[in-house]
Amino acid sequence: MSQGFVSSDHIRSLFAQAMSDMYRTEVPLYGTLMELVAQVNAQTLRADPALEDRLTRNDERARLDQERHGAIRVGTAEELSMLRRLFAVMGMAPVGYYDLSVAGVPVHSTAFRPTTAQALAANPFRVFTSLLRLELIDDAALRAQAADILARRDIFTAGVRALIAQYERNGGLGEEEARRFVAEALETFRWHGDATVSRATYQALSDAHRLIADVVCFHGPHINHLTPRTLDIDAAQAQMLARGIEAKAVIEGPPPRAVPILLRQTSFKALEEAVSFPNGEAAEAGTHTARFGEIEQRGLALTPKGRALYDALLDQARDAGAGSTGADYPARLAAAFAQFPDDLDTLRREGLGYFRYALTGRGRAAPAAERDAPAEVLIARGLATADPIVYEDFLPVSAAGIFQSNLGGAEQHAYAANARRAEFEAALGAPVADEFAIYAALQEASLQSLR
Ligand code: OOG
Ligand code: NI
Repeated sequence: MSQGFVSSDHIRSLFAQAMSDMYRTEVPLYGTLMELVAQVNAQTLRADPALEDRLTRNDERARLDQERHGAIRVGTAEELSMLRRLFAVMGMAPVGYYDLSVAGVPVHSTAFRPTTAQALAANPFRVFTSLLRLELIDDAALRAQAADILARRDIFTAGVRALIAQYERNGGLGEEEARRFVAEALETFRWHGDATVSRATYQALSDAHRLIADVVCFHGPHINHLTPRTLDIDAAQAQMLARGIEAKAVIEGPPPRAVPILLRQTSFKALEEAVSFPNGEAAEAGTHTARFGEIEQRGLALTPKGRALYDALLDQARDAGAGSTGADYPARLAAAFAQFPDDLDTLRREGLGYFRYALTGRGRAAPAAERDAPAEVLIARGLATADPIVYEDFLPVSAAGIFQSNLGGAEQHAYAANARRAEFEAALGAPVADEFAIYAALQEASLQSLR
């Protein structure tokens, strides 16, 4: 490493802040959501000092106020692989594969995010990134037209391409270059109200699927939401409704619990925004809905065993009715999840979740020989603590629900289930990391530190 390079964490923090500032200007309701979440979080922490202690102990307190995720959708392999290189500059790697075609959304996705404990503590900014699956458009002529339109656009500035190449060549960027990189990268995520195609083409693609029009017809993959993290999503949802924000009816994910697991999410409906379509010399006015707001609550990361139980219980709740619709869904969900242990000790002893182990003050003072006992013994003797490792990823069924609610909720025509992970990775130009392996390594490192 040569001197004068700034850290990837620093570049990611600059970028996350720049994105937030840009989105707040583009979608003012996002600013309202940020305020609301900040209030709910402050209240929750005041009411629960033990939670505040735990977050502080696990380096989660400082990151909370700047924590958020965003989402974009791209159209080609070249766009996706260039994004991978762009995010790498900020220490963000592709983690996980999500097939959303099962839920009637013609995309597959990954999440770019930091993966080490230290980088996550510095700033856990993540971007859920979807690649359009043109092969799912039935009409061959329309499919070819969409591919042709996509082939003609470049969603990256010349400046960002040069800085990415420089980063890859030298292994880092200096402060001034990092700032230029952030400004140039931001251009890819900016909203462009001027469509690149005629209204008729937009309409034809939109009729095939509204998401296809969103990906294909604009200059770039506008960021479509930024999501702050709340410590109490039920309170935040109530606040959204109280403020007259049109929130999604159902909170996606697990039901409310004493020990939050995985991820709960809710969103407000996409805005109808003015756009213009080229029409010869002139421009024709129209509207497009794509951008929305979302909030999330994150909880314990589950092991494969815990995740299998989660998936089974979610299926059970959804099968008992028509998916997540119906006024009785929250009750069905709560009933199904009665079978999921809801205290930290049981979750840990049954191997359902990942935990971060640490010595207490007494544990640190204890002689080495005494510390050489199994973690459960150390915990029982008050020499160690085990805190939940927070889930940093996404959930395919929830993501599909978020997509659907912002596509007018009407498009339910499911494509045949056909995960194409290998094709996705070929487009990406790299394998996606296994989320379980990342959590397991974090847990293992904490166990080692007890010794
Ligand atoms: C992404 C929807 C999924 C989440 O938080 O699960 C998502 C999109 O609409 O592009 O953001
Ligand atoms: Ni989201």
